[in-house]
Amino acid sequence: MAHAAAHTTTQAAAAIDPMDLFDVRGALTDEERLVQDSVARLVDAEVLPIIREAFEEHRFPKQLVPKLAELGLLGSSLHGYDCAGLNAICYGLICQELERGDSGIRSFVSVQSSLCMYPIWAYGSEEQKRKYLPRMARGELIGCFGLTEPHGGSDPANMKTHAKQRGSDWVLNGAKMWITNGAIADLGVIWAMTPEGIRGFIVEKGTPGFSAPEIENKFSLRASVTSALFFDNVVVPKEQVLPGVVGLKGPLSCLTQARYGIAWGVIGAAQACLKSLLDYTATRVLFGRPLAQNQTIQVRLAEMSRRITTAQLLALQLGRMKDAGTMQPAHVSLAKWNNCRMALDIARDCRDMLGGAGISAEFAPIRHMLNLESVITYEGTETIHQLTIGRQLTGLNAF
Ligand code: TGC
Ligand code: FAD
Repeated sequence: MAHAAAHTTTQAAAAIDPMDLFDVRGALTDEERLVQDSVARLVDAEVLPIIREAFEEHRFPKQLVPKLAELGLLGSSLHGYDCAGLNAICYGLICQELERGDSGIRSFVSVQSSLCMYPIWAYGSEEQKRKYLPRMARGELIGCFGLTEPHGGSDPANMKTHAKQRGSDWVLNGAKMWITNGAIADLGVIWAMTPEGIRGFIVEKGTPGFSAPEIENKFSLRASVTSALFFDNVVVPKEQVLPGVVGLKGPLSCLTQARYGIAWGVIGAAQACLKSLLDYTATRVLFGRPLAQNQTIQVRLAEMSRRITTAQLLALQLGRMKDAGTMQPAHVSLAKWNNCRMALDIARDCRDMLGGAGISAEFAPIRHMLNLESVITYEGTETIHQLTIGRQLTGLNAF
């Protein structure tokens, strides 16, 4: 009996992946696993070897764009228009693997796919879809999404950027702030107030009066381009207005897509941090034993594992709900809040357990930690998501 029990324990221990304690991978379909594996290979071969330098140089590694496109990762969950038409779980896994590399690379894909291609796909005219989506899927055109304004991003209903009709054209005036991809974008989906409410405008690079200077001095998401956008009497032909939506629900519905991806993405960043800590604490010897052989260190590692595991299960269920059409914005808020908080806490704790080495670019946790300070802020701050859940629970609007 004793022998059988020991045998069972050994078998179970051998089967457990420290990065996937509850075998989420076992719950995936063959296609989902295939997608995860191909993105993981891309990240190992193309992202990890160059990302430290790109981060240090405050430079988006644009050479990755054709490689992301070749794998079908741009607009991957959209159907038609040369997009891959993958399910929500696949999109989540793509984000997770990319963010294991760096949040900046996942950001690029989130913005291109969920914030620029998605609104054109969901609300654009047939001509707009044909004109932009296939080229965006191939990475020939880069997009950005302009919602946040300098006076306060949490409350986009109070939008100052406005568009007025002049003949059959529209004239845009105003400014946007903190716009991912802005300076490298060929087009932006720009949200502006009109007499009927908020509408989306496709503004192309080079349109007179439109400028997109890069924000140079970030300590976070340094391998991603972030910009301001300025509109000074920018004339936008009526063919460039998204005809399918009026009102704040237009941009908020895009945020739902992107927040969903972030809820998965940050799991990858947390896994990368935990992985580097498991390696480090196994070999660093202090007080005559490996750091990993101390109770408080093990408790902290176990705590990370617990939080990664709950985040994985939350993301998986969220993905199944998205594919079933039952996911609501409050579900996404809870997952974005929980998973970003989980990843940021883990990155900070890993930084601490590396001691002085934790402040070196040689180890990934500080890069992930700095990135996650943006990720917990953008796409709705932690407070915004908490208040969204509060409103759902109480029926009372505290915004
Ligand atoms: P509220 O009254 O709640 O809603 C207005 C209308 O929108 C509908 N709605 C949604 N529709 C789809 N998806 C959602 N998530 C939705 N949430 C609300 C709602 O039903 C209503 O429709 P209707 O038909 O009744 O008009 O609006 P509110 O003014 O009270 O604001 C709510 C609040 C605070 C939650 C919202 O303003 C908000 O989410 N604020 C945060 C803004 C934000 O997240 N900005 C992100 C900018 S983009 C970005 O950060 C990209 S980073 C990307 C990267 O690099 O990865
Ligand atoms: P504010 O809205 O001014 O908030 C300041 C603080 O007040 C926050 O802590 C917030 O939680 C808190 N707060 C707000 N309201 C309340 C309340 N009712 N009760 C209590 N506390 C409250 N935006 C885009 O449109 N497109 C992009 O591509 C994009 N990319 C980004 C990339 C980066 C790197 C960053 C950092 C931001 C990006 N953003 C983008 C902007 C981002 O969405 C905003 O920064 C975010 O929504 C918060 O807006 P804010 O910075 O103006 O902060």
